[in-house]
Amino acid sequence: MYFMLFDISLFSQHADRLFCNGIGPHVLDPGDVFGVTHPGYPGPYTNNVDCYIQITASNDGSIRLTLVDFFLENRYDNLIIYRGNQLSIAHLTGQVYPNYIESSDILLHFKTDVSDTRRGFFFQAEWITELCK
Ligand SMILES: [Ca+2]
Repeated sequence: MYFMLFDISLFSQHADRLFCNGIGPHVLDPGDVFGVTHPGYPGPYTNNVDCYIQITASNDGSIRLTLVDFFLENRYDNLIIYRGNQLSIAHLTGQVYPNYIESSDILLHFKTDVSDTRRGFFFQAEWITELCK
């Protein structure tokens, strides 16, 4: 598994971030479930990707991201997950991943280098009742 420290102040430099879906943040309402994937899924991802996926929960809920599939080029292609746009929860690469992640506001930063791609990622996002404040 590959870890690196990430300067959270870097995030403020990405105020004009490019959303992976080309649209903007996803808002999850009660009962909503949808798939969160790299651009181009179910095909492999491409080189030189640098984009964000933001998911927020309405009605004081939270989001649970459950992993379905994950395979990135180890070390060179990365998925960094933030809670509330600030705190880095996880830095994922290769084939190592958490079973699930929960937060009321999740930001994923997907970045790939200039060569070699893999299968990519697929999470299921669902609205859940916030368990604790
Ligand atoms: Ca790569």
